Amino acid sequence: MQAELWNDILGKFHPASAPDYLPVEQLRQVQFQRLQAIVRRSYEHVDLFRQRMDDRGLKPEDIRSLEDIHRLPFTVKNDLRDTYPFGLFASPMQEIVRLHASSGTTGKPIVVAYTREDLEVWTTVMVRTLAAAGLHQGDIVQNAYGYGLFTGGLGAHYGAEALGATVIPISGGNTERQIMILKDFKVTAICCTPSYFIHLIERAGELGVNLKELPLRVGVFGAEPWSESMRQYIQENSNVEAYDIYGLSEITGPGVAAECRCHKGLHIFEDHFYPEIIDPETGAVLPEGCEGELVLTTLSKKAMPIIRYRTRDITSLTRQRCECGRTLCRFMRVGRRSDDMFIIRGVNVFPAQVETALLQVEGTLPHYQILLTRDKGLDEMEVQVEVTPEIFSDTLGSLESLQQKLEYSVEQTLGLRSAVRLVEPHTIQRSEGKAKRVIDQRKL
Ligand code: DLL
Repeated sequence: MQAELWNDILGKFHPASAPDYLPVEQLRQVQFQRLQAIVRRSYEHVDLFRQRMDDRGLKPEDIRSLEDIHRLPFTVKNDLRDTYPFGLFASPMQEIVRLHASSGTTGKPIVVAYTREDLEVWTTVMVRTLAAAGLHQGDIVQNAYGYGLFTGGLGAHYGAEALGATVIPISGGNTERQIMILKDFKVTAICCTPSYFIHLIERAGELGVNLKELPLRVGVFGAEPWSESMRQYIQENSNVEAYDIYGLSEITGPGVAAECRCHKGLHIFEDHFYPEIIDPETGAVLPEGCEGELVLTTLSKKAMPIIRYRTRDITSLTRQRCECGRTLCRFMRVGRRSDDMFIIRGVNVFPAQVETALLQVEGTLPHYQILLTRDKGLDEMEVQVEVTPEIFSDTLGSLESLQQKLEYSVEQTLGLRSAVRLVEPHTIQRSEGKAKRVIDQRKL
């Protein structure tokens, strides 16, 4: 049998992927039962949720059909910040076996928790993600998502291991070593952000390594927006089939949705995550096919169930059957957000965090702009900030020391290195409405 066909059959029939093909009525039944249970659990264990339900005069028993989900209150990122660190947990700490964290809108991160059962579900949805990308036992997977508080590394790691593949837990960075291992270990699949893979392609070229000659055949790319033209570039320059995978810490991490071999949108693992699309301005639920903000409800999370989470990611849903045979609905690739968060080298950044970092240092004015560029696939960030007239007319030495202090402060706050450029007062364009803080010149 042809290797490709074999891969596909193995992928398609991986036992963990069975729910991908559930008859729709059965899927709705599973969703409804899980929704009722999760609403009850949240009501009983999460103060914020109970208060919001009580304010609306709603009780868990009012959820009598799947459509009743529309009556439930939304959850937003600030709710996680306001209840920092553990206020939304629905399980006692004795049952929580893992914590992860991601950037919040200010200096404090948002914290997410998992029980052992939650980790099992997360692993299963990652197995389904990787199987949909045609991975199977015998694959050698280089996992270049960051390990640590970021969910990418451990999420992909446990999924690949449970699939039966061989995992190389290399984490992010150290590009030359990544290329050496890709080559020497005969790696067949890589997991990382798409922009980092483009950087790998370019660096490999400089080092005289032709990725097209390696056994590498699949890329599992996500954690940031990317485009069809990036996919084309990757496929043409590496012969790697590029799959888009989506997820967010608040919901579980990677493993919320993933492309299949048809590459026509991302299948949502609907038996665990219930999707809706809303108008980001009014909150009204939009019909299938309309573009709007993706809202997700965790249907099986124990430690931290999240009801109607406003992801801020803009996309549209389709329930049309996919040629791959999965009955799961799909959303189109996420290209933008409805808030000002941007993602650089896989790290989520809010302009407000940069502002906080700048204002912690004396001598700057609250006029700044963030310039994002991409050099050889690698994201660069420069913060331009106006300094006070006194500082500006001071000696070169004091300007330099101010610049260093600012770079340090930004790095401490974001966990990310950024260049800081000091500019004269009144050089940054003033806006009559919302200040334009971010100039994104990266070509997606
Ligand atoms: O980025 C989880 C993840 C890790 C997904 C590895 C895929 C692969 P957070 O750090 O919480 O979690 O960031 C979540 O990243 O709301 C989107 O704005 C963006 N994002 C994630 N995947 C994609 C994607 C992880 N495939 C935020 N396309 C989300 C576009 C994505 N944006």
